[in-house]
Amino acid sequence: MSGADTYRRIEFTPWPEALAQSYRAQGLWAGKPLSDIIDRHCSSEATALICGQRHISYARFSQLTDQLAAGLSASGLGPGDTALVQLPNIAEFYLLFFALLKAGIAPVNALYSHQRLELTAYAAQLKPSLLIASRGHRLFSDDVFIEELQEIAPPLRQTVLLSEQTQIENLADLVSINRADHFAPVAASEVAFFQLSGGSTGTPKLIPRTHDDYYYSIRRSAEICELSAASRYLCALPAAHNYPLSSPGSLGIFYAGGTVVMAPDPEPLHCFSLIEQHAVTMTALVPSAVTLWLQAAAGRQQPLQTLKLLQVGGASFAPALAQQVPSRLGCALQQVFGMAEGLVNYTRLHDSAEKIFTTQGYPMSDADEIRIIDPETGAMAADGETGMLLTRGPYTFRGYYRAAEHNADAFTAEGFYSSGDLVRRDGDGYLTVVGRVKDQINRGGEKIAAEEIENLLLKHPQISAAALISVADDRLGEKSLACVVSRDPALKAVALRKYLRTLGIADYKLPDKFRLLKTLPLTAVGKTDKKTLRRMMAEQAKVGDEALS
Ligand code: J2J
Repeated sequence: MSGADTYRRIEFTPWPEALAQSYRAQGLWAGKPLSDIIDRHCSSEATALICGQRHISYARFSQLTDQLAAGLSASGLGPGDTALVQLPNIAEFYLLFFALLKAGIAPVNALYSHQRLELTAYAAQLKPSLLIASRGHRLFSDDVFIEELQEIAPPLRQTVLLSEQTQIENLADLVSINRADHFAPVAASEVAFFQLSGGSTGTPKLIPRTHDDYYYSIRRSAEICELSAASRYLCALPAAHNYPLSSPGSLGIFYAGGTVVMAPDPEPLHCFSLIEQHAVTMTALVPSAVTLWLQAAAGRQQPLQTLKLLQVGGASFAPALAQQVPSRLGCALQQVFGMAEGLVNYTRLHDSAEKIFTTQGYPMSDADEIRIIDPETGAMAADGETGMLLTRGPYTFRGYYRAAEHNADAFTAEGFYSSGDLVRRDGDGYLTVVGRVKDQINRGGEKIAAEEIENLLLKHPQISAAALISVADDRLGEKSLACVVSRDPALKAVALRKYLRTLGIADYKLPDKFRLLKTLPLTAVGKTDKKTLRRMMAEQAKVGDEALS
């Protein structure tokens, strides 16, 4: 066993020592590894996880993850190593996640919608020793991309590819070790894994999360949502996303000893049948999925009887829609405003209907510090005034992984993280999200960093300037519009989309619309004036101007 002081550490920006000590003294940081979430139930035969026909008990979960971790350790991987993981919503996602944590290997869980560019960016930053992916994904149907990854990340030492047929029992064969005494998890104050930032910059950024900070956010979320062993959660959003993972998400449910039911995606009819079949009590959705659920529920004879709570978050949720949830879905609503960087706000279960329908709640912890400032002057905003949200606290990170320059902008000198959201706080401390200052499009909860797409468009030989902006959309809240300046008047949207796809970006990042402009409006310092551009595009949309087709 390697001692706590001998293993290789993964670097991250620590909290100042005095604050860390106070978080420990208050019991917020409990000094336990995330694997305790499962292992605290290791003698329970209760069902932890349902995936298709498979029911996995806590005892089996704990044992399998021990075996897998031992296998990983025996193959020479351990603390200091990182893993690039990309799996769909299947049981193996959690089994491997906990196995990696037990072995002290820090994973980054890419979304299943991510493609070559995103995975390459993560690999280039982390230099992972291990790749875990699915043969069902178009990137991994053959070995071409794996070879590419080998070149980017020379230390890639192991690859585990899951096929449709691979189930965890075979995985345990794969590592064929039955002893669990090989591994030594890292200290709880160290990095457990990396979350993904929605981002606003050219390269996707990674968020180191420690065992201590993440475990606290899960315990506190489970408490706020009043989870118990009777809670049955449908995981219909991408399992790797921070929201269904930790707010309170599947990890909150495991912590409470409840049951997680996997759904491949939020498609309402399949989800409704899983809810009925497995007596699901709660789930989490983004607003665009709620619209589909409300429509589908209208065609049903009876409500979903077991469903007690629907959480909605990830993007702005219109009060008019929020109001329809209790009557049309027959369950309570909880709004969740969170971020992979840390801070999560909840409306509370016993709040008034007005707060639940019109606000995004308030921070989960008394130790969360919030500042709302005027983006121009930096002055504190009064209650009721809109300002930029800054936050620090026991589960809000202190720096993106190896991104000193960006961190200098993203944090104040006092360590407050600037989320880029524009919010308003009412007299009771409840926050309402009213907009954002970060250059990001929130497409139904999926975040697109404008700069990332603009940089790719600028690589096109016929494009001399590009700007990605959001346009309002009834279903998704926002869609993306790419305004491009080109010498070629015959440039077609379909060709540009194809071009971006060949560069290897996730489909949700492909611009929904394109417009060809002679020039882009510029600010006094010569940057693209997106405010003016947005106004121009909104006016043109009104007169029905044709988009590039
Ligand atoms: C408006 N905007 C919201 C909301 C997030 C729980 C819930 C969501 C996320 C998440 C998460 C919003 N109304 N209710 O990690 O644990 C926008 C804000 C925020 C950004 C973060 C969680 N809830 N947003 O969505 O890292 O702009 O996390 O800063 O993907 O989503 O995005 P992300």
